[in-house]
Amino acid sequence: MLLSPAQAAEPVYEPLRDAAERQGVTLGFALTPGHLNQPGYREIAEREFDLVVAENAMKWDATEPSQGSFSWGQADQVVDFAAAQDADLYGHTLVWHSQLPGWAESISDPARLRDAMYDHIDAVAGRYADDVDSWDVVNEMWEGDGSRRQSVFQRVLGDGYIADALTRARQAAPDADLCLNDYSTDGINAKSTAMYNLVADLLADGVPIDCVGFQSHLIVGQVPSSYQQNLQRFADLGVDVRITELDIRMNVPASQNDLTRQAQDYRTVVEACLAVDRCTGVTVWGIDDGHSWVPDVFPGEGAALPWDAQYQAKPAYSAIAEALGAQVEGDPDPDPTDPGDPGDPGDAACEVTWTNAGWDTGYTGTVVLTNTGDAAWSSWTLTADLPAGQTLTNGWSADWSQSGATLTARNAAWNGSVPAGGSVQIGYNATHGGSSAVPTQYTINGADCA
Ligand code: 9MR
Repeated sequence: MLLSPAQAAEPVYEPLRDAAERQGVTLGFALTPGHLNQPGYREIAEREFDLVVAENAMKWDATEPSQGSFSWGQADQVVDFAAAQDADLYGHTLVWHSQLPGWAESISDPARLRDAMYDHIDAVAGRYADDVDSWDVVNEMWEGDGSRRQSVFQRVLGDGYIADALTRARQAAPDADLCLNDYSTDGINAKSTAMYNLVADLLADGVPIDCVGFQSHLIVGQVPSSYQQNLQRFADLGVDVRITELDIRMNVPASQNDLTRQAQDYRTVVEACLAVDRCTGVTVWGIDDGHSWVPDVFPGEGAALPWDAQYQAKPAYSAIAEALGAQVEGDPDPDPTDPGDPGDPGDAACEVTWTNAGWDTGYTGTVVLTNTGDAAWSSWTLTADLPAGQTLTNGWSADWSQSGATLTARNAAWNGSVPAGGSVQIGYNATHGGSSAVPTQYTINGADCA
């Protein structure tokens, strides 16, 4: 049985693409056109995304299975779907060691290989020059240690093949942005630094390069701590950055705890992109856990996408929605902090018990948050105005911060999920200038909650 989002535990938000557009970013997904005949897949594909990338249909083996003989059926379906959706379209990928047909893989003569590469770029990028907004021109050119991957292109053509491919792609598709794309370049490490240095060199040499893609095939709980900083350093070079193949895998069957941590990780990734001016958006590598490359390649792992195999929204979906500032569906009020609005996520659905135990200069605050609504929380953020003179020193069981008088506590990775009727207790220490009174106003997830 297919469960519609309305029956699912997660709230139903406005189409995520609408929220992404307000934030000035795109929200994409990798499309396999054959899956569109499954209603659950199609519904999500059509509703949520404003960017489409072909999961496999534009790769070399799909488009030019034998030399000079092209096959466009699947790729055209991707182009048509994007157009019908009024979505952006990214091309993936022109030059890659994998999914490369044997005939190309076996060319050992440099002139012949260069011709084959140019012909391929001309044909594919040329055919879709009016359709594709951005190309992954070269994909996965690095080893983990930052040395060049010994692909046939590298072995036969040498280091210059990347600049040559970019230059050729500019001629074939003058209006498309041209990107380099790789995995495990998501934090600052040897591999991403090799990419960084290459991009700097290409820019210095006047080679056309507009963007860098960070695939972000991540493991739950392991978003690199330098994720945002890494995006920012590329942006500072003068190229756009984008998250191109996001998924976050875990051991299966998935535990509730891992699904909650995964939601946190999705949130972290989306927030990092939003925090970097030149980050143009986030693309997830598929839609649902039933159609993901992960279990095939990592046996025993999976559950990496925001929807499960029954197309049920997971906490990761809500985390993306909240990070993008999406409104709950049917909510006529665009102000999520309006307590009078029955559609808001936390509205009238929470209770806070606040107890301060003080001494002459400080106090310990204990706060119990109770979900009095009908739907589980997948994450929560508490804000409160501290009485004058109170300053947070440290806290536990949440991520605590203070700005002016406003105290904010965000759930920790392990306690974001609170079922209807459930409670969570958190605490903090503060100094005070004479009064350890408790706050009189607080919000949870933007809604007043007294
Ligand atoms: O998701 C793609 C899967 O269906 C293919 O079998 C696989 C073949 O290599 O490629 C997968 O997509 C990859 C992408 O093109 C490049 N980065 C890694 C992706 C996951 O393997």
